[in-house]
Amino acid sequence: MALLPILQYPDERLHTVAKPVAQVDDRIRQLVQDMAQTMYDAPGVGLAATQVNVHERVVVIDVSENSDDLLVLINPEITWYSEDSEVYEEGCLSVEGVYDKVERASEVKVKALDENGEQFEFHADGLLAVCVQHELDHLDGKVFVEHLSLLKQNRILNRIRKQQREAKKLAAEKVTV
Ligand code: GNR
Ligand code: NI
Repeated sequence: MALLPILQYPDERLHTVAKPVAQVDDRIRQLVQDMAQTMYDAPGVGLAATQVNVHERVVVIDVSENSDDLLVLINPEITWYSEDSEVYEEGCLSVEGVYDKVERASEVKVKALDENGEQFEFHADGLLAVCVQHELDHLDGKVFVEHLSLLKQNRILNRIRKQQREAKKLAAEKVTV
């Protein structure tokens, strides 16, 4: 088991399109375990392999109240989107401190492989539907802030750059004192 570092926006590696998993083997099962531990530790309700700099189509999700219902999605595909959409205030472990409204399909049907390589399908609504769409976006190299207006994206980028400048300044002061 290992905690994996999470890439932070605007790291360009978050824009990598992940490749399908060719074989669900022990290497993938180890990745799933490490991703689950990283997600629970954060804590978050989902994590895509892209966020830990592994560009293969693996996602872990747990939207249960007691964080005891892990959902493992390998090579997930959304096979149906409801016409109805819903707005949800989203956050992301790769964009710390940013929360904003994103409109997505309110229900989806998903097809995926589990950690034994068995195909399964399910229907999702509520937070699970939001989370599945958010995580599949990550696998396609898309971060939720890219659903926001360019004005908002620029404000977020400027805020992050300012924070990085200040952190750098503080670190430099510590060294010289
Ligand atoms: O922990 C998370 N919470 C969350 C809240 C609203 C909509 C989406 C999410 S996913 C996020 C974890 C994450 O960044 N997954 O990629
Ligand atoms: Ni995210």
